[in-house]
Parts: sequence; structure tokens; C-alpha cells
Amino acid sequence: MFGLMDGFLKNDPISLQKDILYHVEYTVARSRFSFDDFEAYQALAHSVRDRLIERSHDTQLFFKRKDPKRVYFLSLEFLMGRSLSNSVINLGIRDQYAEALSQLGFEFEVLAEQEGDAALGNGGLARLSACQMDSMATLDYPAWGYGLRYQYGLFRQVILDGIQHEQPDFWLNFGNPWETERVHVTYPVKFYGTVEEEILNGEKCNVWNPGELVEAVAYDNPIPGYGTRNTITLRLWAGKPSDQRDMEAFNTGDYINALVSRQKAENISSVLYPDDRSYQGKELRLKQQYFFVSASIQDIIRRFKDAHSNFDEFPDKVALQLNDTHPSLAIVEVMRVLVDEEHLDWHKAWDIVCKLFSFTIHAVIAEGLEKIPVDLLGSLLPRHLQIIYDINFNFVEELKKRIGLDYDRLSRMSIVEEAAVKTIRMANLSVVCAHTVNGVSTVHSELLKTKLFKDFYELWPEKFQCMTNGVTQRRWIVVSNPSLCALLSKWLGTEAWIRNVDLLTGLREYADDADLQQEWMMVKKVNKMRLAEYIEAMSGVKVSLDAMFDVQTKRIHEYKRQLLNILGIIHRYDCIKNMDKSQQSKVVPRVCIIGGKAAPGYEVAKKIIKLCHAVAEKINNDSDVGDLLKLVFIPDYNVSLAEVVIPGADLSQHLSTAGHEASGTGSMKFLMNGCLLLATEDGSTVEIVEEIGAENLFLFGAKIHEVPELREKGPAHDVPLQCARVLRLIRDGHFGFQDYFQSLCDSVEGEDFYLLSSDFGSYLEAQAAADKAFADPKKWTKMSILSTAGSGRFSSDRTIRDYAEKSWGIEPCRFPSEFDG
Ligand code: H53
Repeated sequence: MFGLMDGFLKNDPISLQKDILYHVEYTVARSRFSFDDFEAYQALAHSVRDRLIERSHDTQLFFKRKDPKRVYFLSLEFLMGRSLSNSVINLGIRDQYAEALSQLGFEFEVLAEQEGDAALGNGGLARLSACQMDSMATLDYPAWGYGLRYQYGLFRQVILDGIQHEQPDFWLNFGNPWETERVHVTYPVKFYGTVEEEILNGEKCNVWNPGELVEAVAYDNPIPGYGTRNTITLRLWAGKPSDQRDMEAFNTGDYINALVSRQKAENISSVLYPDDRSYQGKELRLKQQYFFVSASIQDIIRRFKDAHSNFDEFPDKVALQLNDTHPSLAIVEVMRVLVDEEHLDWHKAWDIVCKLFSFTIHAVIAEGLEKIPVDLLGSLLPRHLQIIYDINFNFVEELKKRIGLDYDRLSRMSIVEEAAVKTIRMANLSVVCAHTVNGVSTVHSELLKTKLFKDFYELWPEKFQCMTNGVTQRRWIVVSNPSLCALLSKWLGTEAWIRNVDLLTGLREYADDADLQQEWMMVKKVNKMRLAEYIEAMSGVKVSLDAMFDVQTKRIHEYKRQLLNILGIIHRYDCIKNMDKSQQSKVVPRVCIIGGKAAPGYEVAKKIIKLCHAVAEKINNDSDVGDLLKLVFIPDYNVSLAEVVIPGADLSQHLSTAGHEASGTGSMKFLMNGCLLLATEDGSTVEIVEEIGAENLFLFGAKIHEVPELREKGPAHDVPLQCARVLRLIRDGHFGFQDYFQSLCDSVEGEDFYLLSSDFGSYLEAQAAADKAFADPKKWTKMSILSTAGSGRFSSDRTIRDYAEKSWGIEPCRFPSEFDG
């Protein structure tokens, strides 16, 4: 008899072929005798999805049976990228698929290229969520991710004449084979309306009569773990019109308006806000936040109630993780449900709520913390505003008992900000409620304690923790750098590092080994070739593989100082132009690569992109310079491009003004791929230095504690000659667009808030040190090997274990499977 625990689907190449052809014929509805690469990709994706579904059913049933404490990871953004390669690798059936496809006349890599990115997020925070989901699955934690299924993900960046234009990302146009719509998993979400006091069973209670109802429908995305059968779920909500409300509208005969309002419901989840860190005061944004929070909380409570009847047990079974303040309304929502719907006593409910939440802060400056205007909140969520006031009242009363009548401090700590526009400080709300509050690097966590949340730290020191960010080696080595992956497994004698990345330290003992060095350089060359091919296809610029590939890819932001990079490139160009042939022969050739998106309304960032193009135009067409220097801008940088760029980089730049980058995770991906870092001592770089030693990277610039004093000195400080000369070249129109770029130059020679001019000299020294090291391949390769060897601490596996142990209080719950021998 067929064993139900055996798994239905077989993974030998013949079974896989049958499944792919089945999906060609019946899912994609093309003839199995004639289908193109895209159709083959779709069929392939569906056959992989079948296997994911099977595993995710098994995992859910197993969790249900064991009923462990679960963590629910609430995030408004997930930057997942492509799923195909990652899925088959985590399922352990990549080679079988490659063989099956090749017998059908297709190449796995070619089909994988057909997939578009799922870009439901902006930058670091969103990609971090994706890495952490992979780690939660791999480490067998009983976890769920919750977010929003935007119809339009992050805009596509198109460059015309060097200017960024934003185009919509129609990522769902050809369907999404990875998700499953759960038509029966829907919840009503209420908005607007009024709150009435009513008497129920002799008790006063508040009843919210909403003015608008929208239905949330679940779309499940499976997240397979590596080396485990566990496959967890990322559940994303989409807006659907609510039938309840519609029926009324249709019955009153207002057919057209009823249909228009149906459309409106879908708008809630239609578009991702493209701004990386400031969303203040937009109604749709607040609606999105509450919509996803309300549906998620209803779903979580429904699951809890399936097995339990007493809310005292809720914190023993549920941990709720707030990824930044974006989901912080969840605190208020759980309070509302417990008090208004489950009729728990306020204090009892608050006691429960305080045991549920942990809160991760990603922001560094107070302006990065969300505040919601009271008027907006009161009109959209009237009952929630009341609850926030009550939470705040209790908190302030309690606080007075602890600290006395220190009104300045009381007003700083209050959840309600009494300013010209009265607002709710979502970060204060979250810190008041959460049992754990964490920063995302050591430096950032210290900053939270000493600056941003000093008042709170003094009150509750035990709440504050550090969980340094990490990235998943499955995506950032195994998927994106197969040659390095093979080399690592060969030299370490095991593939176990893919689950236990600390094993990479084993490379240290071979760092000087000539054979390893040789192979290491070959791997880098292969990856540089792939990147060079991409650059040529995209821009027509041919680059030399002997040049150092120097990369800065990340969101464009003044504090990340892409402008410093460009000024450095102009300086290099100017130097080369002024050299004679014999001097030029000693120059280390460079290919400078910059990529990243600017928020649509961020004019300075867009100017920086334009400057990059203007400088590239000049340099790349200057025959005096030739292969000694090239500059390319990679448009529409996204996860799948990062998979090509990062393995091919020799050097990567992380130039944030010290004290401005909470952590930075791009650097960790480059580090894993044996790329050397040129960086300021900011965010997680400080820990990277601890791990690999300052001698294995190129540090420069003001330190965090020096920044305030340098700023104090203000605009009067001297602009170094080299910097002034570069700015003069721009001002004089060497790169065209003279008037347009003046303001960029003014910002450096004027206030220079981001300290470009004062860091310029030290930046050039670090660049010179990088050149010198690159000219010595043995030395460079050793530094590169030691970078990869020291990258284990920056795996999201470590991060997730930290969260699970220090904050969530959850244990692995592993489906017994073939992996357990
Ligand atoms: O979060 C990353 C950090 C990075 C930080 C980033 C971030 C966002 O992407 C968006 C909003 C925000 O406040 C912070 O800038 O330093 O690595 C993940 O923690």
C-alpha cells in the first residue's frame, strides 16, 4: 500500500520530465510538442511548486500536531527576488532537474533567466526579511511570514539620457506560479466609522461601527528550508471587495458606484511605496499597514483558537515580531480584539500583549521613526486611537511613579507627541509594549541605548538587545556563485557549511596555499566574465578582465555617499590624464560599477545618478584612458542582478558617513563572495573588522564619535585641494550639464553635512591601498579568502538563532525526514 508519509512526487529525472510535460500540456496549455523557453519555465516552476506544496502541507500538519510556540514575522516588505533556483537547491533536486531538462532539450540556467523578480520591497530591510525567512525555514523554526501582496512591486528604473525614470513593475502579468490563492482564507478588515459605548451583559463596552469594509484574501508562498523537509509559509494579503458591503450597495440600486467601490478595495494592496525610509502621513500607507496587520492578527488568533481556549496561553504559543514600526498597529489591534471582542479585562489584556511582541528598529535617526497624525489615525481607525490614548495614559501614570514629574522627559517618552501637528509616535508605542527591542548591529544597538531611546533604556535596560543582521549563504553563495560553492565544498571536504556556515573558518589554514589561491582566482575570473558579458550587453562598454572590478550597488542616498565615489573616480581620471605613458603603465586598471534606485521624489539622488552617467560618458570615450578606467551604471539594480554583480566584484564600497548606516547587509554578501571591502567604520562593518582583521579590508574616514565635532566646524572647514579641483572640473562643465550639477558641488563646499570633503583625503588613501594590494595577486587573494572565511558570523542563520533564543523563545520543530538518515 502507498505510504502517505512517503511523499507523492518522485524526483528521478524521468518523473521530473513527466511532471514538466504534464504542466506544459495542462497548466500552461501548450502542446507538449511545441513550447518555448518561457512556457518551459512556467511548466518547470509549476512542477517545483507541486513539490513545495507537498512539503508545506506536511510541515503544517506536523506543526499542528506538535503545537509548538510559533513566531509570526510581520513585515510590510519582502524582497524575495527569483524563486526557481533557490527552491530546487533547497529541495536538493537541482541536478535532477538539470538532467531532466537537458534530455528535453532545455538548459536549466536558460529557463531560470525567464523568471522575473518578486520585488515587494525597497532595500536593506526588505531583503533582510527574505534572508531571514530562508533561515527560519532551514533551521526548522515554526515560523510564518506575513506581508502584503502588492500588485505593483518596486518600480523599474529606466535611464534616459542619464536621468532616472520610474516604470511600473507588472510582476503579476504572466501569473505567479509560486503562490497559491487561498480563496477560503479571507478576513474582513474595517475602516473609518464611529465608536459607540454599549452595555453588553451589564458591562460597558466599545463597539466600532465601521464605514468601510475590505476583504483580505491570503496568498501563500512556500519557503523551503535547505537540508530539511520543513517548508514554511509567507502569507501575503491582497485586497478584495467585501461581499457584505457590496450587497447593500447593489440592493440600493447604485450599481455603478457599487462597482467603483469594488475597485477601490483592490487599491489597498496595489502599490508598494517606493520611498526607502520616510512615509509619514499618507492615508493609503496607513491603510496598508492596518489592512495587513488586521488580517494577520485575525489569522493568528484563529489558528490559536483552533487548539486553545484560554488567552492566558497565548504568549506561550505565539511570538510576534515587528519588523520596524510599519506593523506596530498590531499591538493596538491585539488589544482591541482581546478587550472589545474577547471581553478580557484591560489590564489582563495588556499583560498578555506585552509578552507577545518583539520590536526591531532599523532606523538610525529620529526622523526615520514613523509618526502618524492623530487626525488621520482618528478618522481611519477611531477605536485604535482611543486605545492608544488609554495605553499612553497608563504608561505616563506609571512613568510618573518611576521618574517623578520630569515633564521634559515625560513628554519625550510619551506615545503622543503634542506638536503643531499632533502625532502618534509608533516607535514609542512599540518600545513601551515590546518585551525585547533590538538594533541591527552592535554599533546601532549602542546608539539606540545612548541616543534615540536613551530615556527608555534607562527605564528598562533589560529590554534592549542587539541582533546583528545577516544574509543567507544559500542565496548569496550556493545560488549565485556555484563555482565558489563547489570550491568551498571541495576544500572544506563537506557541504555541511551550507547549513553551518561557521565551518568556513576552516579555509583560514589554506589561505596561503598556492593551489587554493590558483583555484580561487579562477573562480573570480569566471564570475568576472559573467559580469563583463552582462555589462557589454547592457551598455556596449567592453571591460578588461584584468581590471579591478570595483562596485557600489545599493539604494542611492546622500548618506551612502555615491557622490564621494564619483568624485574619487573623477580624481582618478584627472590623475591618469595628467600622467605620461610610463606613469600610466603602473596604474591599476579599474572598472567602476555603480547601481541603485533613487526614490522617485528624491531630487539630489537623481542628480547623483545623472552625474554618474555624465562622468561615464566622458571617461569611457576618452582614448587617453582606455582600459585604465571605465565607469558603468547598472540600471534597475535588483536581487537577480545582484546575483551576477556580487560574485564578480573584486572590491566593494560602503561609504556611509559614520553613524548613519544601521547595519548594512550588502557588505555581508560581498564578503561571503570573497570581495574586499572599502568602507567606513559604520554599522556592521565594525563587526566585520573584528572578524576578519583590519588588515584585510580598507577602512577610511571619520569615526562615529568624530562626526559631531566635524559638523560643528561647519561650512567653514577647508575643502582639500584635490577635492576642490574635482569640484572645479564639474563646475566648469567638463562633464556637461554645468548648471544642473552646481547644487551638488555647493552641498560639498557648503554645509557638507555628509562630510565628503573632510573624508576625501582619507578616502583616496584607502583607494591607493586597494590599488597596491591588487597589484600583488597573492596578497589580494589571501585577503579575499580570509574575507569569505570570516563571513560566517554574518549569516542570517546566526541572526535567526539569536532572535529565537534571546527574544522569541521558540524551539526548532523538524519534520522527521530523509535528511535525518
Ligand atoms: O535596514 C537594513 C540595514 C540598513 C538600513 C535599512 C533600512 C531600510 O531598508 C529602510 C528603513 C530603515 O529605517 C532602515 O538602512 O542599514 O542594514 C536592515 O536592517
